[in-house]
Amino acid sequence: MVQPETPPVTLDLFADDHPQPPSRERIGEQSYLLRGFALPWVERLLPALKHTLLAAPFRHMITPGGFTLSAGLSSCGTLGWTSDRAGYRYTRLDPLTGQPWPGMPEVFRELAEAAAGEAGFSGFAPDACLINCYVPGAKMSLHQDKNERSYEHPIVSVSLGLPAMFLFGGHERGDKRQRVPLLHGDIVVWGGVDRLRYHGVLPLKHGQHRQLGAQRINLTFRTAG
Ligand code: MD3
Ligand code: FE
Repeated sequence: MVQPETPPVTLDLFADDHPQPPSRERIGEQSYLLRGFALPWVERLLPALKHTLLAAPFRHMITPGGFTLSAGLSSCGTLGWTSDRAGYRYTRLDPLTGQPWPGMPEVFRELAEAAAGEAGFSGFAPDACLINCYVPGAKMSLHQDKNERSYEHPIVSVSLGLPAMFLFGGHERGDKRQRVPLLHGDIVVWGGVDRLRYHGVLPLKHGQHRQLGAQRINLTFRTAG
């Protein structure tokens, strides 16, 4: 009996979201863009994400200056990030529910550690995962991530759903910004000298993603405590 031909699994997996196979590109001295790295994990990530968001739904936080963040936010892990009129900070309890933030799903940890390792940061053990949700028009203004206790650990970001244009600046607000399109399944790892660089996200364009619909979800893994 003739064996049926093996389907081109790898090609199929990447065809819809990525014109190219997974790759690693250095975008800063100690920053790496891992194109498509998360794609093989998506099937396990999405149920874990849904479960997490049932316990800690997205909310629109207020900045100390009184502006509402256009991205919806949630967190999981020991620490979660909050913003209100009093300031920005990490907390152990979700202010919305009064409960501890949902635990970080095992698949989140595994992916974050694997991606960090790929960028030369072995043994990454994040205690916080921020979950940002962008709908068309939502953006993230240029900022630095400075609320973590120490800057010695990298940040790992996982992009899911609609594509976004990421802005990667320098150490001064006015420095020239590099534009990096981030697609479903892409991971970026920022560490070392790039850890405090200004960054932001341009307003999300309209579109529909096969698995996520009309939104982009970004997971950022941090060692915050
Ligand atoms: C570069 N999120 O949550 S992830 C954030 O796509 C945030 O949702 C954006 O900026 C997003 O704080 C960008 C990428 C990111 C995160 C932290 C960084 C890039 C970074 C820290 C230093 C340099
Ligand atoms: Fe940030």
